[in-house]
Amino acid sequence: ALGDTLSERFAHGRPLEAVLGPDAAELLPQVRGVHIVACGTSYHAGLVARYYLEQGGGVPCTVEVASEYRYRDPVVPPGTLFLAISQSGETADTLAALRFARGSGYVATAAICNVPESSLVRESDLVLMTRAGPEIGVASTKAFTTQLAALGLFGMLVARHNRLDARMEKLYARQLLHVPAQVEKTLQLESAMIKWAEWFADKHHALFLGRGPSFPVALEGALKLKEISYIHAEAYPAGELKHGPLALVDADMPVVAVAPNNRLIEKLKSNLQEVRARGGQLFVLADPDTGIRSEPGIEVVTMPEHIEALQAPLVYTVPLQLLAYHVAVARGTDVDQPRNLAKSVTV
Ligand code: F1P
Repeated sequence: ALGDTLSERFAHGRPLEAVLGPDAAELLPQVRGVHIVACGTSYHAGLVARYYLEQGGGVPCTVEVASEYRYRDPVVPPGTLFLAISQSGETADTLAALRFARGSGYVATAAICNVPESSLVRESDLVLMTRAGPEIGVASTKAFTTQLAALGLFGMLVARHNRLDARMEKLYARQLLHVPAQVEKTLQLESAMIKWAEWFADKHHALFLGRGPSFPVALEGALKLKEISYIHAEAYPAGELKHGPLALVDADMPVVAVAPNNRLIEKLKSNLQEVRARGGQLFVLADPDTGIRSEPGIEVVTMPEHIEALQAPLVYTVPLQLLAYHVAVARGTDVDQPRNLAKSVTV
Protein backbone atom coordinates (compact mmCIF):
# COMPACT_ATOMS: atom_id res chain seq x y z
CA ALA A 1 0.00 0.00 0.00
CA LEU A 2 2.83 2.33 0.90
CA GLY A 3 4.63 1.62 -2.35
CA ASP A 4 1.40 2.32 -4.24
CA THR A 5 0.90 5.68 -2.55
CA LEU A 6 4.43 6.70 -3.41
CA SER A 7 4.84 5.23 -6.90
CA GLU A 8 1.52 6.62 -8.05
CA ARG A 9 3.06 10.01 -7.48
CA PHE A 10 6.52 9.43 -8.85
CA ALA A 11 6.17 6.88 -11.62
CA HIS A 12 3.38 8.28 -13.71
CA GLY A 13 5.34 11.37 -14.62
CA ARG A 14 2.48 13.74 -13.81
CA PRO A 15 3.60 16.82 -11.88
CA LEU A 16 2.55 16.47 -8.23
CA GLU A 17 0.57 19.70 -8.49
CA ALA A 18 -1.65 18.15 -11.17
CA VAL A 19 -2.33 15.19 -8.87
CA LEU A 20 -3.73 17.55 -6.22
CA GLY A 21 -6.21 19.16 -8.61
CA PRO A 22 -6.45 21.58 -11.52
CA ASP A 23 -6.11 24.67 -9.31
CA ALA A 24 -3.11 23.45 -7.31
CA ALA A 25 -0.41 25.16 -9.37
CA GLU A 26 -2.12 28.49 -8.77
CA LEU A 27 -3.03 27.95 -5.12
CA LEU A 28 0.18 26.41 -3.72
CA PRO A 29 2.40 29.49 -4.22
CA GLN A 30 -0.08 31.43 -2.06
CA VAL A 31 0.34 29.06 0.91
CA ARG A 32 2.14 30.71 3.86
CA GLY A 33 0.93 28.33 6.54
CA VAL A 34 -1.14 25.18 7.08
CA HIS A 35 -3.82 24.35 9.63
CA ILE A 36 -4.45 20.61 9.96
CA VAL A 37 -7.54 19.00 11.49
CA ALA A 38 -8.22 15.28 11.91
CA CYS A 39 -9.42 12.67 14.41
CA GLY A 40 -7.77 9.66 16.07
CA THR A 41 -4.93 8.08 14.13
CA SER A 42 -5.30 10.66 11.37
CA TYR A 43 -4.69 13.37 13.99
CA HIS A 44 -1.42 11.67 14.92
CA ALA A 45 -0.44 11.75 11.22
CA GLY A 46 -1.12 15.49 11.33
CA LEU A 47 1.21 15.89 14.32
CA VAL A 48 4.00 14.25 12.33
CA ALA A 49 3.18 16.39 9.29
CA ARG A 50 3.90 19.48 11.32
CA TYR A 51 7.59 18.53 11.26
CA TYR A 52 7.48 17.81 7.53
CA LEU A 53 5.86 21.16 6.80
CA GLU A 54 7.82 23.38 9.19
CA GLN A 55 11.30 21.86 8.91
CA GLY A 56 11.08 20.68 5.31
CA GLY A 57 8.51 23.00 3.80
CA GLY A 58 9.46 26.11 5.76
CA VAL A 59 5.88 27.13 6.58
CA PRO A 60 4.23 27.34 10.01
CA CYS A 61 1.79 24.54 10.76
CA THR A 62 -0.79 24.07 13.50
CA VAL A 63 -2.62 20.82 14.23
CA GLU A 64 -5.93 20.36 16.01
CA VAL A 65 -8.44 17.58 16.70
CA ALA A 66 -11.37 18.11 14.36
CA SER A 67 -13.89 17.62 17.18
CA GLU A 68 -12.73 20.87 18.84
CA TYR A 69 -12.06 23.08 15.84
CA ARG A 70 -15.50 24.55 15.23
CA TYR A 71 -16.15 25.34 18.89
CA ARG A 72 -13.68 28.20 18.98
CA ASP A 73 -13.54 31.26 16.77
CA PRO A 74 -10.46 30.50 14.70
CA VAL A 75 -8.37 33.48 13.63
CA VAL A 76 -7.02 32.57 10.21
CA PRO A 77 -3.64 34.15 9.33
CA PRO A 78 -3.49 35.27 5.67
CA GLY A 79 -2.23 32.61 3.31
CA THR A 80 -3.31 29.64 5.46
CA LEU A 81 -4.31 26.37 3.82
CA PHE A 82 -6.87 24.21 5.65
CA LEU A 83 -5.89 20.52 5.49
CA ALA A 84 -8.15 17.70 6.67
CA ILE A 85 -6.76 14.16 7.06
CA SER A 86 -9.10 11.18 7.16
CA GLN A 87 -8.93 7.53 6.16
CA SER A 88 -12.65 7.24 5.47
CA GLY A 89 -13.46 10.79 4.45
CA GLU A 90 -16.74 10.40 6.33
CA THR A 91 -15.77 11.15 9.95
CA ALA A 92 -18.49 13.52 11.14
CA ASP A 93 -16.25 15.93 13.06
CA THR A 94 -13.70 16.17 10.25
CA LEU A 95 -16.42 16.88 7.69
CA ALA A 96 -18.07 19.43 9.97
CA ALA A 97 -14.69 21.14 10.42
CA LEU A 98 -14.20 21.30 6.66
CA ARG A 99 -17.64 22.81 6.14
CA PHE A 100 -17.00 25.30 8.96
CA ALA A 101 -13.65 26.27 7.43
CA ARG A 102 -15.11 27.01 4.03
CA GLY A 103 -15.67 30.73 3.71
CA SER A 104 -13.46 31.46 6.75
CA GLY A 105 -10.62 33.05 4.81
CA TYR A 106 -8.39 30.08 3.99
CA VAL A 107 -6.42 30.05 0.72
CA ALA A 108 -8.10 26.72 -0.03
CA THR A 109 -9.26 23.51 1.61
CA ALA A 110 -7.28 20.32 1.03
CA ALA A 111 -7.82 16.67 1.99
CA ILE A 112 -5.61 13.63 2.42
CA CYS A 113 -7.97 10.70 2.18
CA ASN A 114 -8.21 7.02 1.30
CA VAL A 115 -11.70 6.84 -0.22
CA PRO A 116 -12.10 8.59 -3.61
CA GLU A 117 -15.90 8.76 -3.51
CA SER A 118 -16.06 10.14 0.07
CA SER A 119 -17.73 13.41 1.09
CA LEU A 120 -14.36 14.86 2.19
CA VAL A 121 -12.84 14.31 -1.26
CA ARG A 122 -15.91 15.68 -3.04
CA GLU A 123 -15.99 18.82 -0.93
CA SER A 124 -12.27 19.78 -0.81
CA ASP A 125 -10.51 22.06 -3.30
CA LEU A 126 -7.31 20.01 -3.38
CA VAL A 127 -7.01 16.27 -2.78
CA LEU A 128 -4.11 13.88 -2.28
CA MET A 129 -5.31 10.27 -2.20
CA THR A 130 -3.61 7.58 -0.16
CA ARG A 131 -3.58 4.15 -1.79
CA ALA A 132 -4.01 2.02 1.31
CA GLY A 133 -6.90 -0.07 -0.01
CA PRO A 134 -9.71 -0.99 2.38
CA GLU A 135 -8.75 -1.21 6.07
CA ILE A 136 -10.01 -4.58 7.34
CA GLY A 137 -9.97 -3.85 11.04
CA VAL A 138 -11.43 -0.93 12.95
CA ALA A 139 -8.00 0.29 14.09
CA SER A 140 -6.16 2.27 11.40
CA THR A 141 -2.78 0.79 10.53
CA LYS A 142 -1.81 1.02 6.86
CA ALA A 143 -3.98 4.15 6.63
CA PHE A 144 -1.53 5.83 9.02
CA THR A 145 1.66 4.91 7.18
CA THR A 146 0.21 5.86 3.79
CA GLN A 147 -1.03 9.16 5.25
CA LEU A 148 2.54 9.87 6.36
CA ALA A 149 3.80 9.04 2.87
CA ALA A 150 1.24 11.40 1.35
CA LEU A 151 2.10 14.08 3.90
CA GLY A 152 5.80 13.68 3.06
CA LEU A 153 4.89 14.31 -0.58
CA PHE A 154 2.76 17.25 0.42
CA GLY A 155 5.68 18.68 2.44
CA MET A 156 7.80 18.31 -0.68
CA LEU A 157 5.31 20.33 -2.67
CA VAL A 158 5.16 23.07 -0.09
CA ALA A 159 8.98 23.13 -0.03
CA ARG A 160 8.97 23.47 -3.82
CA HIS A 161 6.70 26.50 -3.70
CA ASN A 162 8.13 28.22 -0.64
CA ARG A 163 11.83 27.56 -0.43
CA LEU A 164 12.56 27.03 -4.07
CA ASP A 165 15.23 24.70 -2.82
CA ALA A 166 15.60 21.81 -5.22
CA ARG A 167 18.01 20.03 -2.85
CA MET A 168 15.34 19.81 -0.16
CA GLU A 169 12.90 18.31 -2.62
CA LYS A 170 15.44 15.75 -3.84
CA LEU A 171 16.26 14.78 -0.26
CA TYR A 172 12.57 14.24 0.50
CA ALA A 173 12.09 12.15 -2.62
CA ARG A 174 15.15 9.97 -1.95
CA GLN A 175 14.19 9.30 1.67
CA LEU A 176 10.55 8.58 0.87
CA LEU A 177 11.28 6.20 -1.97
CA HIS A 178 13.46 4.07 0.32
CA VAL A 179 10.71 3.67 2.93
CA PRO A 180 8.85 0.67 1.41
CA ALA A 181 12.09 -1.38 1.47
CA GLN A 182 12.75 -0.31 5.08
CA VAL A 183 9.24 -1.29 6.15
CA GLU A 184 9.72 -4.67 4.46
CA LYS A 185 12.87 -5.24 6.53
CA THR A 186 11.24 -3.92 9.69
CA LEU A 187 8.49 -6.54 9.40
CA GLN A 188 11.22 -9.03 10.30
CA LEU A 189 11.12 -7.64 13.83
CA GLU A 190 7.82 -9.47 14.36
CA SER A 191 9.37 -12.31 16.38
CA ALA A 192 10.99 -9.71 18.70
CA MET A 193 7.58 -8.02 19.15
CA ILE A 194 6.00 -11.40 19.99
CA LYS A 195 8.59 -11.71 22.80
CA TRP A 196 7.85 -8.18 24.04
CA ALA A 197 4.12 -8.97 23.92
CA GLU A 198 4.62 -11.70 26.54
CA TRP A 199 5.74 -9.01 29.03
CA PHE A 200 2.73 -6.82 28.29
CA ALA A 201 -0.05 -9.40 28.19
CA ASP A 202 -0.79 -9.38 31.96
CA LYS A 203 -0.14 -5.66 32.55
CA HIS A 204 -2.80 -3.01 33.21
CA HIS A 205 -0.88 0.10 32.13
CA ALA A 206 1.84 1.06 29.68
CA LEU A 207 3.69 4.28 28.93
CA PHE A 208 5.04 5.28 25.50
CA LEU A 209 7.76 7.91 25.13
CA GLY A 210 9.17 9.80 22.17
CA ARG A 211 10.61 13.21 21.39
CA GLY A 212 10.09 15.47 18.39
CA PRO A 213 8.41 13.63 15.50
CA SER A 214 8.67 10.40 17.53
CA PHE A 215 6.16 11.73 20.06
CA PRO A 216 3.21 11.30 17.65
CA VAL A 217 4.59 7.82 16.91
CA ALA A 218 4.46 7.11 20.66
CA LEU A 219 0.87 8.45 20.71
CA GLU A 220 -0.04 6.11 17.89
CA GLY A 221 1.65 3.11 19.58
CA ALA A 222 -0.32 3.83 22.76
CA LEU A 223 -3.58 4.26 20.83
CA LYS A 224 -3.14 0.95 18.99
CA LEU A 225 -2.42 -0.86 22.28
CA LYS A 226 -5.46 0.55 24.06
CA GLU A 227 -7.80 0.13 21.07
CA ILE A 228 -7.15 -3.56 20.49
CA SER A 229 -5.79 -4.98 23.76
CA TYR A 230 -7.69 -2.73 26.24
CA ILE A 231 -4.51 -2.04 28.21
CA HIS A 232 -4.48 1.53 29.47
CA ALA A 233 -1.68 3.21 27.57
CA GLU A 234 -0.50 6.80 27.57
CA ALA A 235 2.09 8.59 25.52
CA TYR A 236 4.24 11.47 26.69
CA PRO A 237 6.93 13.60 25.12
CA ALA A 238 9.84 12.13 27.08
CA GLY A 239 10.89 15.59 28.35
CA GLU A 240 7.54 15.83 30.19
CA LEU A 241 8.23 12.75 32.33
CA LYS A 242 9.39 14.77 35.30
CA HIS A 243 6.26 16.91 35.16
CA GLY A 244 4.01 14.11 36.39
CA PRO A 245 4.18 10.67 34.80
CA LEU A 246 7.40 9.67 36.61
CA ALA A 247 5.20 9.22 39.69
CA LEU A 248 3.53 6.27 37.94
CA VAL A 249 6.70 4.43 36.99
CA ASP A 250 7.30 1.09 38.67
CA ALA A 251 8.17 -2.45 37.60
CA ASP A 252 4.53 -3.15 36.70
CA MET A 253 4.24 -0.48 34.05
CA PRO A 254 6.27 -1.23 30.92
CA VAL A 255 7.73 1.89 29.30
CA VAL A 256 8.19 1.84 25.52
CA ALA A 257 10.59 4.35 23.98
CA VAL A 258 10.95 5.32 20.31
CA ALA A 259 14.62 6.14 19.75
CA PRO A 260 15.73 7.01 16.22
CA ASN A 261 19.22 8.49 16.08
CA ASN A 262 18.31 12.13 15.57
CA ARG A 263 19.38 15.38 17.25
CA LEU A 264 17.22 14.55 20.29
CA ILE A 265 18.78 11.17 21.05
CA GLU A 266 21.05 12.30 23.91
CA LYS A 267 18.12 14.02 25.62
CA LEU A 268 16.02 10.90 25.18
CA LYS A 269 18.79 8.75 26.69
CA SER A 270 18.82 10.85 29.84
CA ASN A 271 15.00 10.54 30.05
CA LEU A 272 15.43 6.76 29.86
CA GLN A 273 17.88 6.95 32.78
CA GLU A 274 15.17 8.72 34.77
CA VAL A 275 12.87 5.74 34.16
CA ARG A 276 15.55 3.19 35.08
CA ALA A 277 16.37 5.05 38.28
CA ARG A 278 12.72 4.47 39.39
CA GLY A 279 12.83 0.74 38.60
CA GLY A 280 10.82 1.02 35.38
CA GLN A 281 11.19 -1.74 32.77
CA LEU A 282 12.16 -0.20 29.43
CA PHE A 283 11.42 -1.48 25.94
CA VAL A 284 13.40 0.58 23.46
CA LEU A 285 13.12 0.60 19.68
CA ALA A 286 16.36 2.19 18.53
CA ASP A 287 18.52 2.88 15.51
CA PRO A 288 21.56 0.57 15.45
CA ASP A 289 23.90 3.57 15.80
CA THR A 290 22.44 5.01 19.01
CA GLY A 291 24.67 2.96 21.31
CA ILE A 292 21.61 1.90 23.34
CA ARG A 293 22.07 -1.78 24.24
CA SER A 294 20.04 -4.35 26.18
CA GLU A 295 20.96 -4.73 29.85
CA PRO A 296 18.98 -5.69 32.96
CA GLY A 297 15.85 -3.51 32.92
CA ILE A 298 16.30 -2.44 29.29
CA GLU A 299 15.12 -4.56 26.37
CA VAL A 300 16.39 -3.07 23.13
CA VAL A 301 15.29 -4.00 19.61
CA THR A 302 17.37 -2.32 16.94
CA MET A 303 15.98 -1.30 13.59
CA PRO A 304 17.50 -3.07 10.56
CA GLU A 305 19.41 0.07 9.56
CA HIS A 306 19.75 3.77 10.40
CA ILE A 307 16.45 5.51 9.62
CA GLU A 308 16.48 9.13 8.42
CA ALA A 309 14.30 11.84 9.98
CA LEU A 310 11.59 11.88 7.32
CA GLN A 311 11.43 8.08 7.28
CA ALA A 312 11.44 7.45 11.04
CA PRO A 313 7.75 8.09 11.86
CA LEU A 314 6.66 5.72 9.10
CA VAL A 315 9.13 2.95 9.83
CA TYR A 316 9.04 3.06 13.65
CA THR A 317 5.25 2.81 13.69
CA VAL A 318 5.27 -0.67 12.17
CA PRO A 319 6.83 -2.59 15.10
CA LEU A 320 4.52 -0.74 17.51
CA GLN A 321 1.52 -1.89 15.47
CA LEU A 322 2.89 -5.45 15.60
CA LEU A 323 3.38 -5.16 19.35
CA ALA A 324 -0.24 -4.06 19.90
CA TYR A 325 -1.44 -6.86 17.62
CA HIS A 326 0.49 -9.56 19.47
CA VAL A 327 -0.48 -8.28 22.91
CA ALA A 328 -4.14 -8.39 21.77
CA VAL A 329 -3.71 -11.93 20.41
CA ALA A 330 -2.07 -13.02 23.69
CA ARG A 331 -4.98 -11.52 25.67
CA GLY A 332 -7.59 -13.05 23.34
CA THR A 333 -9.29 -9.78 22.39
CA ASP A 334 -10.93 -9.22 18.99
CA VAL A 335 -8.21 -7.49 16.99
CA ASP A 336 -10.40 -6.57 14.01
CA GLN A 337 -13.54 -5.53 15.87
CA PRO A 338 -12.64 -4.03 19.27
CA ARG A 339 -15.50 -3.43 21.67
CA ASN A 340 -17.25 -0.02 21.60
CA LEU A 341 -15.49 1.22 18.44
CA ALA A 342 -16.71 1.91 14.91
CA LYS A 343 -14.57 2.04 11.79
CA SER A 344 -16.02 5.34 10.77
CA VAL A 345 -17.50 7.71 13.33
CA THR A 346 -20.25 9.31 11.28
CA VAL A 347 -22.41 10.77 14.03
C1 F1P B 1 -10.65 8.58 12.42
C2 F1P B 1 -10.67 7.49 13.50
C3 F1P B 1 -9.67 6.38 13.19
C4 F1P B 1 -9.80 5.24 14.21
C5 F1P B 1 -11.25 4.72 14.28
C6 F1P B 1 -12.23 5.85 14.48
O1 F1P B 1 -11.11 8.05 11.23
O2 F1P B 1 -10.37 8.08 14.73
O3 F1P B 1 -8.36 6.89 13.23
O4 F1P B 1 -8.94 4.17 13.85
O5 F1P B 1 -11.52 4.00 13.13
O6 F1P B 1 -11.99 6.95 13.55
P1 F1P B 1 -10.78 8.69 9.82
O7 F1P B 1 -11.32 10.09 9.83
O8 F1P B 1 -9.32 8.65 9.62
O9 F1P B 1 -11.54 7.82 8.84
